[in-house]
Amino acid sequence: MKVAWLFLCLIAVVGTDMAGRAEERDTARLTSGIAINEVLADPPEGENGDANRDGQRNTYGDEFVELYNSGPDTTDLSGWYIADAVDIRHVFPDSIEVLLAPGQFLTVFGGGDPTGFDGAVWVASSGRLSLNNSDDVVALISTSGDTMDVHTYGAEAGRNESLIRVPDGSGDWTRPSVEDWDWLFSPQEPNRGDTSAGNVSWGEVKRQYFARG
Ligand SMILES: [Ca+2]
Ligand SMILES: [Ca+2]
Ligand SMILES: [Ca+2]
Repeated sequence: MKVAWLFLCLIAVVGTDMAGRAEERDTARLTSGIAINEVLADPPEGENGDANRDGQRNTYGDEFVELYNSGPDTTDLSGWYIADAVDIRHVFPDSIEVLLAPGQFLTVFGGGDPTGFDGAVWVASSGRLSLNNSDDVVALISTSGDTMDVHTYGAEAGRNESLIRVPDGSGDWTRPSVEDWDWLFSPQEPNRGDTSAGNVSWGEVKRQYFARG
């Protein structure tokens, strides 16, 4: 009887601790305004999967994590890092300012040569983001070690499209197909129905380029 009671106490303590941590994370995200806004763990097959627009679909290179500043202040992400369930995958250098202004996006691709994006686009400093297509974690950690935002996902990430917050920065997680939108991912673009950038294939980019002559 005593053992069962102790066990129940332990569950209560651990449960309270986890709820407390989740609350701290939400507070950190809402205070800083910097959120993990979109995660592409499973780039679609073929040219439709060329998320970084470098002309090739690559399982690792076209993975990305998009951040968004929904707060009122410009924030310096110097020394912040992005980790998955296993390791640190990207570190913003602390030797330069990495400023993210209100309403702006910042995307970290797994690799390759990101081309033609507005604003801040990075390639993972470790050479890969290595996001599992199911059951992984993406965490944004500040210089002081605080978890500013975190997203844990399951099998829903392995459906050839991004996981997205709607509305940007503050909304719950969903997917474009769930919203009945006709794009698969939207790096550096709002997560909205009228976003079109993520829907332009590399073939279409080349067609438009050569059409301009
Ligand atoms: Ca993956
Ligand atoms: Ca690519
Ligand atoms: Ca987006």
